[in-house]
Amino acid sequence: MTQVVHFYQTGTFTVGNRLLAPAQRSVQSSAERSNALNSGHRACQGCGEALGARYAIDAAMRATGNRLIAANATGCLEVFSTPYPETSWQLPWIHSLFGNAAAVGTGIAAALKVKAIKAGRTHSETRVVAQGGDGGTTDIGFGCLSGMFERNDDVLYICYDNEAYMNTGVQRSSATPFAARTATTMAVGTEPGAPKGQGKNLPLIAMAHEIPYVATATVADLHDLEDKVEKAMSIRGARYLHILVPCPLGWGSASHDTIKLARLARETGIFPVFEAEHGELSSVTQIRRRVPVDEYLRPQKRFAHLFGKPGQPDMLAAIQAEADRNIRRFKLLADDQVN
Ligand SMILES: Cc1ncc(C[n+]2csc(CCOP(=O)(O)OP(=O)(O)O)c2C)c(N)n1
Ligand code: SF4
Ligand SMILES: [Mg+2]
Repeated sequence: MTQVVHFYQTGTFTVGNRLLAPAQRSVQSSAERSNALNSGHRACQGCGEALGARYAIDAAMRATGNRLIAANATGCLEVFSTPYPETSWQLPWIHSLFGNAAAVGTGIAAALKVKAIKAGRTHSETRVVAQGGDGGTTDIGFGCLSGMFERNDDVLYICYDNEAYMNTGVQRSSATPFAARTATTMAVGTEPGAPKGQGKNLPLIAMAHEIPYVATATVADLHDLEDKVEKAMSIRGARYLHILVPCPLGWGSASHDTIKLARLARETGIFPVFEAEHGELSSVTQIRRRVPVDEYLRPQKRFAHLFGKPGQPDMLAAIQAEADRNIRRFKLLADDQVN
């Protein structure tokens, strides 16, 4: 049996596309890749966090000529990659506490700077990444992170946002979306799932610190993710990258739907993909057509109580209104698509 080869994929975001010009290829399609997060780790099948971290750190390795040190907050990424006494990391990597990855990153950057100055240079060629989950970033590590931003420390902080405390059994974080079922926001009562608050939008909070670079990305657009990491590594000072990483276990989604859900989060307007420099929005990834939020929510069991009978039409309408607000606020739709 023969199979049709879809050459039209050239120029798309297809993973590892060897048909592209070398400069446009993903890090993973290069034989020179560092493979920073190696095989053998214990992430669940379809884990968006494992995928996002592998691409982000490989891109940072490429951008720094492999002179990179990572500090990693407690969480799934740390636990699945380093079951004692093994490690999947192929770079100098340190496990911080749950809440102080940003401070540990700052300390490493300060030590590198002192060493560089003693050697007669103004700054170190070795760069620093601090990374953690949404719980470690938006909740317990928030103070350390804000300090890192405010001092403009030379660290790229990467948040892998799977929208709950997954490592400890899916508890709500301040990045958990409205109405999502978690172990601490059960789907019972008159207002099931996570309560509606103001949310804690870390990319916007990072922008309010007016740091040199803030960006959001998803694991659906890996070239975009790599580009943003490379851009971040070309800048000195505090930088923040917020990556949406679907979690099949916590979201109750199929492991083969990880990329699809990340794409739908962007296409519905639920997760705006943008860049900002010194507090000003500098680019947005526009969406091709307005996709109703139902398409994103339905495949996730954490939102199952919104559908069924009688369902929760008011909650669905509130989520749609949030997505529509993002579309307006970030100008996510091309002018000819706005109705
Ligand atoms: C001070 C402290 N409190 C609680 C914990 C337990 N703990 C470890 S990881 C984690 C949740 C991590 O959630 P998140 O940062 O979102 O990362 P994820 O596992 O979702 O990737 C918690 C509560 C801890 N290690 N230290
Ligand atoms: S629980 Fe979620 S984040 Fe953790 S390893 Fe599994 S899929 Fe990845
Ligand atoms: Mg999390």
